[in-house]
Amino acid sequence: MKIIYCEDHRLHFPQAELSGGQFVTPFERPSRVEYVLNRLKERKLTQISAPDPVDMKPVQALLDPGYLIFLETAWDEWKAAGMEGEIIAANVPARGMHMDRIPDNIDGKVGYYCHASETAMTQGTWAAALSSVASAQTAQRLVADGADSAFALCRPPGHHATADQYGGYCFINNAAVVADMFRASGAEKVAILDIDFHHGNGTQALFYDRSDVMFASLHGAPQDAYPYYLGYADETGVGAGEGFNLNYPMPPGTPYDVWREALDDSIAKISAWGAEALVVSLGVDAYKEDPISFFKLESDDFTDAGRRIGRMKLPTVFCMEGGYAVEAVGINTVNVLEGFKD
Ligand code: SP5
Ligand code: ZN
Repeated sequence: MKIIYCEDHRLHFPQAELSGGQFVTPFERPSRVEYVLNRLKERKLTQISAPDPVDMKPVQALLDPGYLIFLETAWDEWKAAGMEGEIIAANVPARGMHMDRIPDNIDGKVGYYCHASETAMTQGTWAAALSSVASAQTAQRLVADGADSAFALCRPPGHHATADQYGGYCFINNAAVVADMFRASGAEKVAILDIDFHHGNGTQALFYDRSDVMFASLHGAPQDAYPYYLGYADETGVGAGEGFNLNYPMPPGTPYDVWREALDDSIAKISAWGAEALVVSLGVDAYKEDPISFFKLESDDFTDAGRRIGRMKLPTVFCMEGGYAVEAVGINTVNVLEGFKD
């Protein structure tokens, strides 16, 4: 399997994540990628290449133009306004306030374009986010040109980012851009399977009214897990998109046999629909030791999950999402890829 990776991810490394009322070293940190790279090398998966330059057209086609300008200019505006620290959203439009008037003040703009204040932005965030989506795009082109599969080792991750909001460590929704590119390169039906522990709220929102991209997400139930305000089972799509959004929320302590039933159900629905291409939002935070999650998957379970995904026999792009038990992130990620290839 070809692997696409760009070291520019390092440009995004905030000092701080707001967690439990304290600033801590972010869970989503550059070393996560090193663990994956080391494990790939250990397993002799060495077909690793750098991405082609980012193609902004598919990104602009999917996302809000004002949001993209915001991401590009936020750091300079923040500094110009005399802010001393990293960009953290302190004020957000809440119930009863205007949801559609964008302030001029950068502090107000940050809140408008952010849905989760745990996520800081820094000087290099925009460049890193572009390198991340560039890796996803290069993986997509490889598969569209005939490869069975490709793995984009994306960082920062993407699945929480919507058309106009960042949060959950995500800025540009890599998997969504890939799905839309599969449509443009000729696939009529594209499925996105999101196995990250957290609900892929951004991906759901981007395709909620569309019948050409099916979205399925296995995740911690919103009553108990970030992103808290989306991800219920009764969110099934709207308009033409009705029936094309599949949520599998699961409670704290969920073991693999329960999780696997949800996986099998989502796979059966994607296959029965007749998807022609598959995008996997590959988070490995469903692991039992993950520091911010509450499922109970073992490392071998990721191999089994990969095998089940592989049995769909679809052209597949994997986009790296979350996973924070850093030593195990490498093993679990590569287990999915090896299971897929068995
Ligand atoms: C891509 C991805 O996996 N994003 C996850 C974002 C999670 N944001 C909320 C984190 C809450 C962390 N709470 C820490 C409690 C530690 N005991
Ligand atoms: Zn996650």
